[in-house]
Amino acid sequence: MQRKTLTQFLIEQQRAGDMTADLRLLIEVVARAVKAISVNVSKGALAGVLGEAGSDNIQGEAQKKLDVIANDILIQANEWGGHLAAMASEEVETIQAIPRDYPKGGYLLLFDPLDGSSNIDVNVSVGTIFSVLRCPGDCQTPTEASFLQPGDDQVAAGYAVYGPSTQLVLTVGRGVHGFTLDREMGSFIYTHADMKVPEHTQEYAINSSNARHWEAPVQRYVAELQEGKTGVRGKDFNMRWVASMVADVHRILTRGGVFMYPMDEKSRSKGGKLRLMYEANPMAMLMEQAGGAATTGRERIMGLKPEKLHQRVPVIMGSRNEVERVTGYHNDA
Ligand code: AHM
Ligand code: MG
Repeated sequence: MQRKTLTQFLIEQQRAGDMTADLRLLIEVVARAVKAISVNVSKGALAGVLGEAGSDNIQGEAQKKLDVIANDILIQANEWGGHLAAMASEEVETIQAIPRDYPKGGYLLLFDPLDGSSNIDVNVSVGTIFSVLRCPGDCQTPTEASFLQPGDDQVAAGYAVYGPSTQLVLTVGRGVHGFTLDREMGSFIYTHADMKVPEHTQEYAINSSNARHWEAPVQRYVAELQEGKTGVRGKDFNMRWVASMVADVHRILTRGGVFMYPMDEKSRSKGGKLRLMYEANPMAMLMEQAGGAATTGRERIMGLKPEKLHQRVPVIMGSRNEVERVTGYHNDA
């Protein structure tokens, strides 16, 4: 059987009118960068890429060497192709302009170059998340305001998970499609067609060391899950927490469940823990495209109008029935 590559898949999408040539180029370039990140991640200690970089990012978090390497790879891969008006990264405070020597295009690219970076040094899965927007108006001089569009305006979103295999999962607004990196060939192969998140689930993901800080609706919801068969839910639930959003969401996208990093007293002053524009929005688009749902507990994530590039937001996403239940508990309260 002939295996379909990412390139073939994208050309077919372009022919079907589902994406422009520039968007195809953009996704191919991101995929190429992801391969380079995958190589660095998998070499680990052999390449001297583990440990702290000795700097802080805009969030005041210590950067790992691999955070910096992954960020540089994505910026260098994307700045010269002529498909972008500007970029924005979790690791960079301001927007990343396209150098003057290169032509500009009509898209804006946002990314978290290495999500879950606390897992790097312990050899647990990490990932890359990206979101694509159109540049509004005059794309010659984009500003931070050009990026402040709701998740509903995303034209594409995706992530790569660097696990036992490297997988790229993406949407251009017509379903969710997964590709596995064939390391010998150096190409992404189309392995997961039209991914759907199961509606019902027996699994949840939350960092329960924060339980005492949660709001009452989340405490109620999780308590009911933990009561299991004898409680109101009448069935046992299982819990998994990788602490890499990409890995946790990938598991849930694959076999169902609910992922929560809800509002809590620890992160209230910052607005939540996870970042809206390059973590929550792209993952929310993938979840909705896969038939799931994504809310803050109170409203749809993708309906939010961002106020700041590095804005944070509470996140509840996954199987539709569970997300609706826990969102309902918030609205009751
Ligand atoms: P990062 O982008 O700095 O790596 O932080 C985001 C990560 C998510 O991947 C993960 O869901 C969460 O932070 C884990 O947080 P905690 O360590 O509180 O469990
Ligand atoms: Mg990160």
